[in-house]
Amino acid sequence: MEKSVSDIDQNTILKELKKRLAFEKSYSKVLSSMCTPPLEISRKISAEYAEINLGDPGLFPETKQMELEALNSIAEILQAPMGWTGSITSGGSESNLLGCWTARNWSKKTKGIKNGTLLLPESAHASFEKSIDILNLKSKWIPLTSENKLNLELLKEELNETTVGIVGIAGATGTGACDDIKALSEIAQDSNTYLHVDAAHGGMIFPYLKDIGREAPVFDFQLEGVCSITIDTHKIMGGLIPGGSIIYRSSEFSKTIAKGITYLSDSTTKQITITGTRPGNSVIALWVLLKYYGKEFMIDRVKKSFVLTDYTAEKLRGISSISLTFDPTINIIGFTNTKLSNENLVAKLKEFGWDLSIYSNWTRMVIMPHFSIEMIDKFIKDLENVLKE
Ligand code: 0PR
Repeated sequence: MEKSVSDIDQNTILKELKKRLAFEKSYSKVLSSMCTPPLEISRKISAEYAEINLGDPGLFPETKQMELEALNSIAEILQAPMGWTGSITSGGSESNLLGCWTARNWSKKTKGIKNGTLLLPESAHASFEKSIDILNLKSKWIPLTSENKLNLELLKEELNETTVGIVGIAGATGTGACDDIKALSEIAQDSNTYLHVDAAHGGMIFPYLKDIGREAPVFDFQLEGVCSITIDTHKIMGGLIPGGSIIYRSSEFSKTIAKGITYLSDSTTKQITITGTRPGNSVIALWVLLKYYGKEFMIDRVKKSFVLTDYTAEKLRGISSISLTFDPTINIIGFTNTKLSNENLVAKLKEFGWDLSIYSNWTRMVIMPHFSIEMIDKFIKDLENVLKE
């Protein structure tokens, strides 16, 4: 016979979960992830406000207002002009899909382009492959320069009256490279083409580089050709997982995908997201991060990641069988070794509990704020042992 609800012993369930998930809760040996554990306060907020659904904002007007305030802070970081619009999303993939969807619809509406082509660098994240498939777009993947940036000359050769949009990457998944968004912006403006910038990872890093005395590429709305920007909140910022955002220069763009949902409690609701139901707790936690933790908190996180990246790169350079694939420009490291295949190396390190990933033909590390000097020292020791065997 099934148990009645009152018979269910929560403590037993929680104990079982604790046992089963013990190893999944910790990032203490995760060297491959752009995610990092959220703050304690975010976890509390997550539990406290689990029932809020921003898909029906009329029921939760205060949370809707907090979403606007959080977006306003992100728009300020991105130097968006008056009249910007945007939304909190489920992460970079949704934001990129929204950017591509908007590029397609805006190009159709303003220029009559049908069955058009999206131009994007070979470094673009897999979410663009999904977007191209879902939106039935054609695509041209533009090769990269020796600095892993989109090759502008090759892009210009492909640009024509069937182009629905250009994608630039500010912080590429595999290398951290930032495309020349200034040049892309000029090309986009000159040709009246939609430009979407994927700053899912770099968007919360580049704005703080000057503060830590490093060179910072310009990738944001200061560049007038930039139409929309993806920026994730669950990456270096440490918001609840998952969480992201997209900001548009103006409603001229976002209104081409807006859908009115008249049966909701606020019948004027217009959605500019893929998802309908959206978690309010994630937005509230983000609002707290932006309002109470803010700039100094982000500078600390970025600084810590960069100091640790330099430290890790230095240690790796000290191992004779290892070569760095590129000089790290942000907190992403790629390396190859002369002893083992990337697959074998990653598998052997996994035996010691370490998680690394393989990108293209190099072993990849993402140095997030959950790293520490002790963690890196331990890792380097295990790596040296594995390579010695
Ligand atoms: N754009 C860029 C530049 C990205 O690197 C990513 C994902 C996305 C968009 C898509 O973002 P969402 O995953 O939020 O939809 N970057 C991470 C990566 O591929 C995703 C990830 C995160 C993978 C944590 C593994 C992991 O443990 O590395």
